[in-house]
Amino acid sequence: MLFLVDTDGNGSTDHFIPVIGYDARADGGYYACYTTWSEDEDVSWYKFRAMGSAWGVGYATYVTISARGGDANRDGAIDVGDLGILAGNWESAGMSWEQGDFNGDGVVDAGDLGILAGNWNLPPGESSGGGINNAPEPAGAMLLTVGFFTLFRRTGSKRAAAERSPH
Ligand SMILES: [Ca+2]
Ligand SMILES: [Ca+2]
Ligand SMILES: [Ca+2]
Repeated sequence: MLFLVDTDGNGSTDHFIPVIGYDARADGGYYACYTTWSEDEDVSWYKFRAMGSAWGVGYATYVTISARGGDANRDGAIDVGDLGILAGNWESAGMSWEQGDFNGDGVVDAGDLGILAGNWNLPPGESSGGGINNAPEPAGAMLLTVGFFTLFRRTGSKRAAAERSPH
């Protein structure tokens, strides 16, 4: 995912980061990201908070890694590595895109070989079809956003309840 965050906690977003993980810890949720501020950086973990806190999250969106038709091993090239996968699953049913079913009919056969052949050794970015892109429907993205704000609200109300309760 990509987050648009408020790195300095001043209430306005100022930086985009790629987010690669999530961890539920005793003191709340944390997200893992690359800050994209240096070349040699490691994974950074920040508490999952709203804008107004350092590295608070203002907005979030999905990104997907697409692959061209025939690139079964998703290494960016359509070559013998992919042909080997397709050959290994030849005429097998119940196969996934990554197993060689590039046209999604459930079987690895000549139709899929044709897609692979059509993209064989094409330069990056060029394709004659059969690619995959698991982009969510807009409704899915909307649900995610709603889930996000629900999470914040729940965290917020829990904190408020804790502050209210007498000790
Ligand atoms: Ca800011
Ligand atoms: Ca490949
Ligand atoms: Ca097929």
